[in-house]
Amino acid sequence: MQASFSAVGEFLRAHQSFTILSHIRPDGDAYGSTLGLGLCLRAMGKSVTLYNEDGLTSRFTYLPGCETVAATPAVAPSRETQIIAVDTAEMSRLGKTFMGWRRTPDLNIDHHVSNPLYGQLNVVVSDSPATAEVLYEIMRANDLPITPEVAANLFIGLSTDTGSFRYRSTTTRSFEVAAALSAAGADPATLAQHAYLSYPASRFRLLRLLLQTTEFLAEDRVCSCTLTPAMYAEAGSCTDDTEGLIEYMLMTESVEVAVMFEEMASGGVRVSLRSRGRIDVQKIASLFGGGGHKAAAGIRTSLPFDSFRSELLDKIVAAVRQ
Ligand SMILES: [Mn+2]
Repeated sequence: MQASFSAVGEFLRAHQSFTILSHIRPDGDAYGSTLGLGLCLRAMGKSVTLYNEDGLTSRFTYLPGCETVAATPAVAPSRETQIIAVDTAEMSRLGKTFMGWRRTPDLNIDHHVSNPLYGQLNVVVSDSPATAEVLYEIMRANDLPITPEVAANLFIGLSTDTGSFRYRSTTTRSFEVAAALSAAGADPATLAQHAYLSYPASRFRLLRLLLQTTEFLAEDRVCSCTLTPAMYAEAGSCTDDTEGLIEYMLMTESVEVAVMFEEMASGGVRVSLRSRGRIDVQKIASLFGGGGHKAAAGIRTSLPFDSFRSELLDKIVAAVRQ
């Protein structure tokens, strides 16, 4: 069952101690939501710990408060500590260490349509482009403190999950929220410098290798590319550097669906899917146990790479030709 914004406000006011977690391989919305809510609760005088499986990754060290994000510790917090999951479509995506706690989140705030409402309280707004936007609405509805640091973090969540306000999921409301966050102290130009113009050279080297693997299918309407562990080594790069690389595949006019395969060093395959808009890639991902949104979805699988790859590409080609 979904909770109202006011029920969430009551929950946040009623408790004193919180742990906020987001998904593995956190993106801008995961960090922005974790920190936005965390700093808001601290401004209310609450004690808050902020975790994810990976801890703080180097790309996000500009976010206000980021030094208080840590890798999930093996030992679960006390029973009095309320656990909040943000931006995480499935409980298992909170990470292995969290799953070892054997706790269920008390509150689950998200915007993924596939979220099965695994929390005790759930606010899943699937027509919202970012969890950060959902959090802004919750804070506004309950008159919670939106400090400049809270605003900056929520702005980054909203800006990154909307592709700088370019994706179809961006609404009139998103611009209103962005304006309100900007008025509350988020500086869009400074944040954009950090978020979009501060990549390490290793990421560019990885992109160069990735572009060499691109393949066009179905009359250039599908673009596929593959990352391997060897490429990370050659580029002097790490998995942090992959975020956003798939966007390059959608910059060609004819391409309707972009797909990036990532062979994991640990075994298994991770797939990112992007759609220009007509094709619902969440539907395709769900055929292989994946999830996400209509325009952006993902799959993780341990199926053998070659057969899985050709099966998935067949489905995508069939979808664009329909
Ligand atoms: Mn998100």
